[in-house]
Amino acid sequence: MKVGIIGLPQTGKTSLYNALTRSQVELNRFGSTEVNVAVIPVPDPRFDHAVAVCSPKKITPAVLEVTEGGGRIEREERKADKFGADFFVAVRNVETLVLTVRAFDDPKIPLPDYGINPRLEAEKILEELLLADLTVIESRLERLDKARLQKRQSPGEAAEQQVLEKLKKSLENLEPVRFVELSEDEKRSIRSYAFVSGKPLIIVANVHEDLAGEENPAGLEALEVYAKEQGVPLIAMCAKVEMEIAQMEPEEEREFLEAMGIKEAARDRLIRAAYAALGQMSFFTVGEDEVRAWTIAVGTIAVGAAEKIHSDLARGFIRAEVISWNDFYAAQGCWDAAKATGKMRLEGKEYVVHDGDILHVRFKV
Ligand SMILES: Nc1nc2c(ncn2[C@@H]2O[C@H](COP(=O)(O)OP(=O)(O)OP(=O)(O)O)[C@@H](O)[C@H]2O)c(=O)[nH]1
Ligand SMILES: [Mg+2]
Repeated sequence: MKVGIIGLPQTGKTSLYNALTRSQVELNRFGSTEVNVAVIPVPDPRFDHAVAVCSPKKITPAVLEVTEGGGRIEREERKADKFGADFFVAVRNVETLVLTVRAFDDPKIPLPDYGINPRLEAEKILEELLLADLTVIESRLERLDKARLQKRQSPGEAAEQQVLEKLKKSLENLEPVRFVELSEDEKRSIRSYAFVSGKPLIIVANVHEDLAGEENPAGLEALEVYAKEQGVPLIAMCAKVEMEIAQMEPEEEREFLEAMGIKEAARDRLIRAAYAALGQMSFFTVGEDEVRAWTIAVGTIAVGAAEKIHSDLARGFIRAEVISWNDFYAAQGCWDAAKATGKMRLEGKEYVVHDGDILHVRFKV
């Protein structure tokens, strides 16, 4: 899974990147076009439990790729905030966008001309994303229509034109591609565009350090309403504090979180939100050789999960041996111990995998 951090200059993008990835990229490098990429293990207590009870030779957690930088949104006086072409190149390659908006006051960090207005900031950027898609669609439609009039349009292009017309209509009403219901075929016909307003999005409101431990920090009411309207999860955090937390040893981190009144590091909250926004979940394979977490889409069936492990497992699929997470946990042991409690089920190809299922695929090729 790939997430990309975007936002106006000086909103805390690099701080958040450091918090998520435990990196130490230098802050305040105005005008830097360097791209930061890191692959991080996804924290999951279930995975940790499986490792503890199986003591495997090898452990393979799920991973998340985080990028930041590479494309900038410039702040321009009185004009709409300007997105460079490089911005869209950077953004088209990620699956989920994390938008940082400034909600912290700090006299040392210059403010945009509208001051601190996280709702307005989010609104402007989301609107720009949407308009960028509209521009792409309009120019493509122009060409498709020419082909249609000259009667040299293929059936594929005719179908594509229909979908694009549909998207155009909703974008003109300021409804992002995300909002448009499309069939699987329709989705396929426009996949290559990687529309930016069609990507799942999470908004991060970067609040002042004094509010780091608050569950509902003041000043975000308007943004909250907007995020709800947009169907977008909103996470409040203090990127500066989270970055410090990310540099701590686990023991120190626990004590610090407690002292600050922070229930859970924002890193973990954000990663969970990214999974949910993308409709992803995990299943596990466990044993003495390896404990591994696999990321699949919610609703994936057993044969799809098998495919994820290896194409041979899908091709020669016989049955999936399944132990539900709760049963596995209750057994307090690895696969054999859990199986001995009689909780293992045999499921067919069409079984819809549940979050946390432990799978063992029987196959023959
Ligand atoms: N007080 C306060 N300062 C913060 C917070 N988050 C970031 N900053 C400061 O704001 C400045 C910019 O933070 P960065 O993380 O570099 O922001 P950025 O969005 O990457 O900035 P550019 O790359 O220049 O666009 C730094 O001096 C940070 O220390 C915060 O939550 N509170
Ligand atoms: Mg930066």
